Amino acid sequence: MIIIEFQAISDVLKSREGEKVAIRGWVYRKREFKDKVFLVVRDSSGVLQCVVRDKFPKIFNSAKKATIESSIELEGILRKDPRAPGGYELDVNYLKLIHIAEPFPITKSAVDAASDFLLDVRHLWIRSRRMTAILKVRDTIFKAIHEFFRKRGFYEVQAPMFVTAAVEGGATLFKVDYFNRKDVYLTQSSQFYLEVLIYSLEKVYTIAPSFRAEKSRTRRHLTEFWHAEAEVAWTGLDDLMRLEEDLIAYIVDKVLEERSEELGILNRNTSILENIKTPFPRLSYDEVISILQDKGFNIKWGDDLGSDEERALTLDFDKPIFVYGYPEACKAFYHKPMPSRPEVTLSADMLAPEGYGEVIGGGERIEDLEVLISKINKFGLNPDDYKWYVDLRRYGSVPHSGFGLGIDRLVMWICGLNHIREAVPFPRDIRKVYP
Ligand code: NSS
Repeated sequence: MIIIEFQAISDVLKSREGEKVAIRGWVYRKREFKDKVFLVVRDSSGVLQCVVRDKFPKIFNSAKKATIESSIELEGILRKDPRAPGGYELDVNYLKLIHIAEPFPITKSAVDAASDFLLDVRHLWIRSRRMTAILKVRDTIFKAIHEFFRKRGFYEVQAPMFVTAAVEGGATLFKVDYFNRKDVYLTQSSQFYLEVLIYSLEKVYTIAPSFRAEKSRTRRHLTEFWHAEAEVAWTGLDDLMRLEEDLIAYIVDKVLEERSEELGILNRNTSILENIKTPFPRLSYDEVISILQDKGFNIKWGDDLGSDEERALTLDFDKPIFVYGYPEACKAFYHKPMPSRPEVTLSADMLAPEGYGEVIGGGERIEDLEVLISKINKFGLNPDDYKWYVDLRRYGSVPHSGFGLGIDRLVMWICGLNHIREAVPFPRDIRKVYP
């Protein structure tokens, strides 16, 4: 029986030679010899090599029965061993198998072969060192977003997921069967509700899922993604971009501080991340079009940037960049026109470097009632769908701005992943709703 307290493996690795310790976790690797069994055991904090010797026949036999991913409790004496991961080995004198795992379906060859298989067994793949590292970086990113906004005096708010109108255009709306009503959808963005909330709280943010019926499978689109959105009263585009770059620099700093080991496991080149200091370059949409034309893209003023264009553009930068002043037709109806050039909007996207592209979309909102109504009509939308949103412009309307950060895309870039599906524990796309 184990009589001392279980410790996390990461704490055990800070203990001293000769100390008696107890751990519990899962068998990660196993090697059998005539007189001993090596078990590398993992828990949420790390891995520890454990050796079980035949001089204790009972536990030696148990160790032989342990399969990969079996759950196990062990107690023993910690010995220095430069060959073991972490520099220590546990010389085991007590072992209890909690559950003997069936043959684990994820073998090394399965990992090397096909990612679709790994998606089908995501419920098991989640425990891999790679996914564990990604999830820890993701955790730090969520924590850093909350910390940043709270330090800046923002209130955290919550918006509904069932809504009655599109924020970002009807093409990607998910209709829901809501007690036979015809006008209920999953939200594409909490923005309009945040715009309501600034009238009581001025500076608000939320972290919530957003839903988009994205019909194509790409490396950077999910149908359900995590969205950090902020809305600020009395604020223009310039201050908004400063807020956004401060947020991203803060998050990257936190990840470097807390998750260097995990970035190592992911083979992430951290020199780029270490270089992420504000201010970020700001390029006008007009400049970007001519840069892309020089690169040979068949693009003209008025076209939106796709992932190929954003990739080519951001490969040249070692920091995130802003692209501001998109044409009216590229952006949703609520974007405020630039007073000196009404054909462009006071909008800005932030694009992550190294080819990753858009992680943030935001800008100034139309605060004038007439301008908003005429934009709704111009975009061919039904004004009745936006009644309460328009109403905000009748009662003490103020200039305001906001943005939305795609957290999964940020995780993807910070971890250096090839596909957004890797950045989320249970990705949803046009084909995947299981597990
Ligand atoms: O469509 S956005 O550009 N902007 C909005 O939704 C605004 N209403 C946000 C706001 O101002 N409050 O989306 C914002 C970000 C975008 O830059 C991406 O990083 C991410 O949300 N995004 C996505 N991530 C993953 N998958 C999909 N399908 C997706 N769509 C947007």
